[in-house]
Amino acid sequence: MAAKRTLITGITGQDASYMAELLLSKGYEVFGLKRRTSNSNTQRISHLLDKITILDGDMTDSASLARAVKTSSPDEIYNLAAQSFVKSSFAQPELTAEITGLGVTRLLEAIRTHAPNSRLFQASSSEMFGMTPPPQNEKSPFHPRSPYACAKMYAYWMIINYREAYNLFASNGISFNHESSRRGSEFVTQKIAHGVAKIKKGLAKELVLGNLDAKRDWGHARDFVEAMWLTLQNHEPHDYVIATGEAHSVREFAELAFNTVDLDYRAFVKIDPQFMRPTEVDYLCGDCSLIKKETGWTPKTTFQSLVKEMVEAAMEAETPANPGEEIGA
Ligand code: NDP
Ligand code: GDR
Repeated sequence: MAAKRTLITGITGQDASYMAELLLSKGYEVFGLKRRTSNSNTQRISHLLDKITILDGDMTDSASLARAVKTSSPDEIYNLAAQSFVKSSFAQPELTAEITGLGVTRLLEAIRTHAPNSRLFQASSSEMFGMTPPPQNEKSPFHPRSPYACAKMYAYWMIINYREAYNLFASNGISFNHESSRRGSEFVTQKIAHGVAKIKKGLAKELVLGNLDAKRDWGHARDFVEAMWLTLQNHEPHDYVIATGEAHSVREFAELAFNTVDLDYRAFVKIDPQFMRPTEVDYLCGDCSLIKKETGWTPKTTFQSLVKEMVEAAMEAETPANPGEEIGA
């Protein structure tokens, strides 16, 4: 039997690096959509570059998406591209809507024209629940609290509309936060992990954060891409919540991360309102019983081992000769 073919958008991102590893291990032929950047940004997939085919394209450019879909002729498509940083979406709401929202419509049109029998996974977000109290599941109402979440809402409904209107096999995975040592440096978990490492090694004196009371359901990206793959192996397209079912505050994450290297977070963490958001999402905790029941998926990584893994990786990466990025955002 011929190898299955897949197109992954956002190939330079955290999730795509794990997704490409997973699909290669299953024998897929992998194509990755990458936008042009002035500097190389393929660090997360450098170990995979001789095994995958990179296609030039941008979620804001319909023709490039159509070409990518036509060239890859995929059985499965994982749309992991987005302007994914919530805080930046307040500064760049229109760009976020273009990439994270309208980009999905462009991709759907390319699929409808060039690969109508393929299966599409859309990376929807728990941010869409926003103000809705936990536990959040597939039946919970949405109340987005940022331009990012509004863009994801639009994309979510376009997936459902194209499924109903054109019979496309298109599914939303409503993922809660998932992290790893490959997480972007501005997200709070990675910012804390690297802040801890810098302080422990004498490269920084403090870690400046925003709202410590926000609660998130944090899982590991490696576990979550398995759920994304399982979502597309269903007989029918279906939207699922992907989560661990356990929530912790930013404060708890920081406390555990500092404890990992025998430090007390209270001595080093400072608060600065510049890291607060105009509208915050206070409490996300997913109820993932449906995907567990229907696909057998279950998250393997505990909160404690996630924090430990991220701090250990940051300790290895941060050296006086290589002090990493400035901790901002
Ligand atoms: P990342 O920010 O790590 O990766 C996003 C990817 O999208 C990068 O490869 C980025 O490229 C690419 N991208 C951005 N703009 C464009 C564009 N205009 N055209 C083409 N590609 C573009 O995100 P994650 O891997 O963490 O997340 C993957 C997806 O899952 C995203 O859609 C995100 O919104 C969603 N999601 C993530 C969750 C999480 O906790 N990680 C939870 C819920 C949803 P570049 O490297 O050039 O910037
Ligand atoms: P989030 O992730 O907004 O949940 O979106 P992020 O790590 O940015 O924030 C989590 C929570 O931590 C609070 N916080 C800080 N956040 C950042 N970035 N920097 C800080 O200094 C800081 N201090 C406190 C935030 O206010 C927030 O409450 C992520 C992204 O991956 C999205 O793409 C995805 O859709 C959602 O998760 C689910």
